[in-house]
Amino acid sequence: MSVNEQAVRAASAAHPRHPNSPATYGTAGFRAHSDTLDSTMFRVGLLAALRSKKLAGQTIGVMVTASHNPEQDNGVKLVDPHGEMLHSSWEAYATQLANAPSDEALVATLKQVVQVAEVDLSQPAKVVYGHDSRPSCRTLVRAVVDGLTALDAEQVNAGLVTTPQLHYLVRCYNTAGTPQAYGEPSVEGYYQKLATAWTTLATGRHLLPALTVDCANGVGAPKLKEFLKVVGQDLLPVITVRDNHTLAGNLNMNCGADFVKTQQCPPRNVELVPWQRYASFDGDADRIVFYYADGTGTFHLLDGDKIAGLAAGFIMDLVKDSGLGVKVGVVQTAYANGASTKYLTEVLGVPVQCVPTGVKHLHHAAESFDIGVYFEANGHGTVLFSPSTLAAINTHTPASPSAAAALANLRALVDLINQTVGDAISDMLLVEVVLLHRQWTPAQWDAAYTDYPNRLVKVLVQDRHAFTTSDAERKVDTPAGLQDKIDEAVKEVVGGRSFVRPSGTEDCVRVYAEAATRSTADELANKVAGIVHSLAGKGPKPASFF
Ligand code: 16G
Ligand code: MG
Repeated sequence: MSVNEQAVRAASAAHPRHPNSPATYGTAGFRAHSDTLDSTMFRVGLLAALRSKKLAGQTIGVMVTASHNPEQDNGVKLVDPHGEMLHSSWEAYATQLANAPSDEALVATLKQVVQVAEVDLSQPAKVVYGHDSRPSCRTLVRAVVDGLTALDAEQVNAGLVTTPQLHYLVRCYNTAGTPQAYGEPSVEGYYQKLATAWTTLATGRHLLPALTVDCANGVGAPKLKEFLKVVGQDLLPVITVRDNHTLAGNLNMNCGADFVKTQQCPPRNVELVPWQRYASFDGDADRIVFYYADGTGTFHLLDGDKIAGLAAGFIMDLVKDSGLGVKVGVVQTAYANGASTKYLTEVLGVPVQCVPTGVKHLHHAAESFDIGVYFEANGHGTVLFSPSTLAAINTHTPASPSAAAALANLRALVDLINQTVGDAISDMLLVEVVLLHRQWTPAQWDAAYTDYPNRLVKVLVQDRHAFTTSDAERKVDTPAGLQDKIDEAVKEVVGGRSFVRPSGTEDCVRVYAEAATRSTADELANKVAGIVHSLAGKGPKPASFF
């Protein structure tokens, strides 16, 4: 069987390539101004159909979102059958298709991909697609649909969903009717699964004061509200703010997880009541950070590192109490605060692995542990239970009533946690369960360790691709000589640590520095940024980089 060239060519003619359409399928898929994305979406539709055919008709996901980017941007990501990110070997095909300069070239590229990837076109294809709350989604989704239709893929429209809900749906479709069945393949099924697990874990506990959730004015707002209706406010008191996802211009504007993490302050015009718990979702609800103000009004961020420590400690206690002989591990990136790594290894005694930035790297590494906890400092993460651990949790005979209780909690936790990808709603529940069981205030959670002062700066460079790294991005290999200069700068600072990596999502190089004090961390960041700028910078050197 061969590609229906005429159908593809005709459909492609309705989605001409914009000269500025994004060129590379990166860590976050394709992302750009929404006006440039029509052809990209159509071509991603074609690729999703091919990917499904390659995998003998297993369901593939397409999510139209640009996460925490401004409202005028949009983007698209593919989801592989187990709910994980598209396999990296296929990212190049996405890039090739997106760059084909004409309808004719697109047909030729498509045929080439079919050949190189050894796709059997006679196989069926099934694709589930969804989108976030951006105004540009409706038209862009139509372009995806045209791509799917051109290759005769069976289609399921998930509509307005969070990114993690789409990942959940993909896994459910592909495991339905098997011993690994992940759940009902519907958003209602998702709510039911989480609500049942929450009810098991929360019933009989002394409720904590309500959590206030900033929904970034995104898809997380309606979806969190739908979930709260299912679980009931009596068992989960939550107040939503920045929850208007329909008013134009609001999305991620001065609110949301990215704003709170990068600005280190609450969403604009949200007054923090001292000692109360707050959380912020990002625009597609796959990231979450927590925070609170102390009695003096000082803001305290509880980021992905803090969530990892909280979750790992709780899960390790449950494992121990239940008598299950499985091992917990934590996966971080170089951005994890040094104090968090020290806490995990020295206080919790849990093995920590460092991997390059990007969810796919963390997810992959976490799969090698019996129970793998992974979080990026920016609030993206989840917990993975290996198949043998799941079997042990389901078959283990507890030796005492307290072991039985711990085991029951672990079982519920497996259902509470979205194991396909980081999920703001599910991670919110995970944190809330731990705080509920420990009866902790946010300050008690925060007391585990104090972050080392740190600074993240951007440096504009001639060519960020000239920067290559190794050792999980902790060493820069090229430009030659740069690492030696960084080492020298770091040596001069007490508790100093610094690294440089090219961004995967923006045209810049990022410099991270931490040190024992605020001023030395800032100095180190400025110094390393200055070194990068003098070696490869673009434009005049700023007096200071932040
Ligand atoms: C993407 C990644 C995120 C990472 C960020 C780094 C996924 C789904 N998302 O948003 O994990 O933290 O890129 O951005 O992998 P940067 O390369 O610009 O620093
Ligand atoms: Mg996101």
